[in-house]
Amino acid sequence: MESLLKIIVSGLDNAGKTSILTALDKKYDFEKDIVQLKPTIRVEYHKMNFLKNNTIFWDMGGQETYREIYVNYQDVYFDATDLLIYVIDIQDPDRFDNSLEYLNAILTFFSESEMDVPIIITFHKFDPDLKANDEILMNIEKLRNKILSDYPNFNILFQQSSIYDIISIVQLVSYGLSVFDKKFFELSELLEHYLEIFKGQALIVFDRNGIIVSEFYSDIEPEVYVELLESIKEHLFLLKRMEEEKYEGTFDFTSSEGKLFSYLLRTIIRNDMFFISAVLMEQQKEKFFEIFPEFLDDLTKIVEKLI
Ligand SMILES: Nc1nc2c(ncn2[C@@H]2O[C@H](COP(=O)(O)OP(=O)(O)OP(=O)(O)O)[C@@H](O)[C@H]2O)c(=O)[nH]1
Ligand SMILES: [Mg+2]
Repeated sequence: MESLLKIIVSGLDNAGKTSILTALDKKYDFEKDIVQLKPTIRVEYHKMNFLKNNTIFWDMGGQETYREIYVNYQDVYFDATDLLIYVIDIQDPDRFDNSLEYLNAILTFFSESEMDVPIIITFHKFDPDLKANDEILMNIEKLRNKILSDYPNFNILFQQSSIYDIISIVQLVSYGLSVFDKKFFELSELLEHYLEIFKGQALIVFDRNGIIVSEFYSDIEPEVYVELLESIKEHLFLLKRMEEEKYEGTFDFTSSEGKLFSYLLRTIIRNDMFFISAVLMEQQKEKFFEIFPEFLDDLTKIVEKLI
């Protein structure tokens, strides 16, 4: 059954909402678009397909005047929300209280309307150079604990994101979308099973837009991790190009250090385009190609149920 999902992207002005949606759409080469972004006037709509769902992202301009309008006309804006993505600028502690107040207005509306909306809260602008910043990490922890204790009845997932880490943006939206169907769980078990067989580092299924349908990673050493992220980033870039240019076939390459082998396949399942991305140690290549056809068969069977 096809459905239309309404995803609200909310948060204060300057939090980075439009930047997130722009980065998600383009995957690469989006920096110049983001520099030129102006504050969003009221609401902008971004359409995107995900499996059998048409999704509409409501990018809600966060300036105070608009926030007042949304809160005064809550029914118009927040009714029938399927998912809320709430963006908090983690680099702006002076406005945390203000942001929590706005979040409270939205969640109070959901409670009063007895709407059971899944919520993703992202601590955004968590740029790569801040990953070890104690003050930022402490603030994330404080906000998280406060929100969890204030809203025990909501289903809230926390994330960190930065436009300088494109994978974090893709994951942010992917987790949100996968709450809608339990078959996603079956899929991730399948990935886990095959990843174990060829002792790979990562196995990811993307849809045509580069949204993660399912993913599984093995426990890896920190030095391989950086290389792994580079490979996945490269895959996101390549799949966008393959999608735009209707390029058929596969890509594979070995990392510059010669340790990791990385493989990207474009495949069509029932008229829908998917990308399978695998990253493994170079020496596991043979095993990987031996079991790949079987994996693709099993995968196709599950994905067919999702589309
Ligand atoms: N350092 C850093 N800056 C970011 C990030 N994401 C967005 N920005 C910057 O934050 C500013 C505001 O971004 P927008 O996406 O326009 O913010 P918005 O939430 O859409 O704002 P409104 O439309 O007014 O509600 C821009 O200058 C972006 O370049 C990030 O991950 N890290
Ligand atoms: Mg905006």
